Formats: sequence, structure tokens, C-alpha cells
Amino acid sequence: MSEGPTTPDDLGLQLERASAGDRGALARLISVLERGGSASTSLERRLRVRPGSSYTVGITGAPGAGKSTLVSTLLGEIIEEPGQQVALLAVDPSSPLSRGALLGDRVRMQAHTASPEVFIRSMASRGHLGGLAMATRSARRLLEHCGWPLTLIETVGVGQVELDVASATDTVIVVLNPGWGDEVQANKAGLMEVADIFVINKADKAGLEATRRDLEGALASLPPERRPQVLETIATEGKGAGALWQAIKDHRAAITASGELGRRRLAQVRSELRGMVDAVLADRVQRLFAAEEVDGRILAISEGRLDMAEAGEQMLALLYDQVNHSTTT
Ligand SMILES: Nc1nc2c(ncn2[C@@H]2O[C@H](COP(=O)(O)OP(=O)(O)OP(=O)(O)O)[C@@H](O)[C@H]2O)c(=O)[nH]1
Ligand SMILES: [Mg+2]
Repeated sequence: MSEGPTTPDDLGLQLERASAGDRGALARLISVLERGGSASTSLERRLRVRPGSSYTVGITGAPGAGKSTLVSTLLGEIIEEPGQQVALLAVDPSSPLSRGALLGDRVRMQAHTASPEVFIRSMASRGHLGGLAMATRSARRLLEHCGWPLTLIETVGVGQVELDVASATDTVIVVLNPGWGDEVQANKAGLMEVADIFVINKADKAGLEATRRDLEGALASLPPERRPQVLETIATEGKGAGALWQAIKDHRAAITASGELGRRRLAQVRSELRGMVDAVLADRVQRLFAAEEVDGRILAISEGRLDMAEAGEQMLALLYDQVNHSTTT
């Protein structure tokens, strides 16, 4: 694969092309974001939020819940509307276990890759511990900048990731199955916190009614305006995809009218900015601890010659020095 654009001139040109609908240019720019480094930073500097121009939907759920199958049928439903365009960012878990599934995804998604209304890209989730890769958030902004009005983000929900998805998307869909597993049960409160729409997929399987009762029982404690819709789908047969698309549109209309969307957007920006600063600091702290002068202090603490608080302050002083040095050079 080519290295893609790296000089600022290249980036500007590719961004123009991507904004004019060139999907190859868009794919190359996402690769720039994934690689990180200075080219990525200079691309980021060209991206501004375009208020009110786009919408993001997160789809999360346990491994194998049928998210990709569901998304694929949903894409079909969306582009049936004249003028609709939609981008999908599928966040691959780095686990090798998922390789087979990803191959399956590609085959399923192939039906859509040829249509000009759809842009599909899978992204690695590595690089940001357990969470939604920062590059995914950047890619979402790039898509918005390039005029894509709707972005779907598929992530495997394991623990923290649901919260991550909620802090990066406007409508959150949680996909469950009949007889939802123990890990989902254990995390029920967390899921209820983030879900705007629950989908019980694989509604052709046993245990559907019990799962619905269980879920609705749990949701009854929420105030009516915050109570998520519960839908049933059979993704492999395309059943329920139309109702899901309608539910997404209804949710969007409701949070737009109530002002909740505006609050969510501010929270998203806060979370992304915070994540960026955290990542830079973590990188600096890691480099600090790789330096030799740390070893002497560690030895001194372990031999009782230096106290932990004093050593901590010295380390922070070193960190500030490092920061000041790097901003003046
Ligand atoms: N019976 C039945 N099987 C389904 C349904 N939806 C998906 N499946 C099957 O479930 C398996 C997993 O589907 P995927 O769409 O890959 O699930 P996923 O949630 O994207 O999986 P990961 O991305 O690996 O977490 C596949 O074999 C699908 O064919 C359904 O509604 N009913
Ligand atoms: Mg999948």
C-alpha cells in the first residue's frame, strides 16, 4: 500500500478531493489519522466541527450479537431513502479471535461497498486501552468535514467500551440476544445508562419473551422520557431493520427538540479533548519513566534514603522541565 499523503500540500489536496466525494482520498486520509504522528496532527488542524451538519449513531453489543449483520441490513434501509448517504466505521477488536468474523463482515458488507451512497471502513481499536480508538473519533470528524451527513460506528461492547461509544455518538444502540449472557446481565446497569435503543437481535431464537420481560422490567425504573425503545430484529432475514431506522430518526428528532443533542455534543467534545490530553500526558510519563535518573530514585526509595512524596515531586518537576523544553524548541 502507498504511504499516502504526508506533506501539508498533499493533505490539502486530498482533503479537497475527499470533500468532493473521492472515497479513495477519504480512505487515504483515514490511514493518515490511524498512523498518527505529525501528518495526522497537521490533518487534524484542518478539521473543524461543522455544527448541525451531521449525526452519529453507535451500535454496540457483545461479540457475535449480530451487529455487523444488523448494520448491513440497516445500511440497505437507509440508502433506500433518496439523497441519503451513510458512512460506517467498524471498529475491529484487536483480538485474533475476531478475524473469522471480520472476513464474514467483509463478504456481507460487499453488497454495499459498490454503492456511492455508502462508505465503509474498518479501524483497529488498538492504541487506546480498551476504548474507542482516538483515530476513530478523528475519522468521524473527518467524515463530517467531508460532508457525510450520517456516520454509524460499530464497536464490540466489552465493559468500558459502551461508555466510550456513548461519549462519541449521538444515538446509542445496544444489541442483545434472547437469553442474554451472564456478562451482559452483570453489566445491565451500565447498558441501561447508555442505551437509547435496545435491539433484541436473533429474535428467531428461544428465550425472546423472557429477555424482553426482563429488560422491560429493568427499564421500568427509568423516567418515561429516558426509557429506551426495545425492538426485535432477525438481522439474517432483514426483519426489523426498517423499524430500527425509524426508531433512530425518532430518537434524533426527540433529542434535537429537547436540547439534549446540544448537551451531548458538548459532552462529546469534552471527552475527546480530555482523551487527547490524557494520551499526550501518558506518553510523556512513559518516556519519563524510561529515563535513567528514575532508577536512582527508585533505588533510593527502596533503601529508605528518599521518601515517596519527595520523589514524586521531583518526578513532576522533571516532567514540567521536559514539557517546557519541548515547547521552546
Ligand atoms: N439465528 C440468527 N443468527 C444471526 C442473526 N443475526 C446474526 N446472526 C448470526 O450471528 C453470527 C454473528 O453475526 P455478526 O453480525 O458477525 O455479529 P457481530 O456482533 O458483528 O460480531 P463481532 O463483530 O465479532 O462482535 C453470524 O453467524 C450471523 O449469521 C439473527 O437474527 N438470527
Ligand atoms: Mg461485527
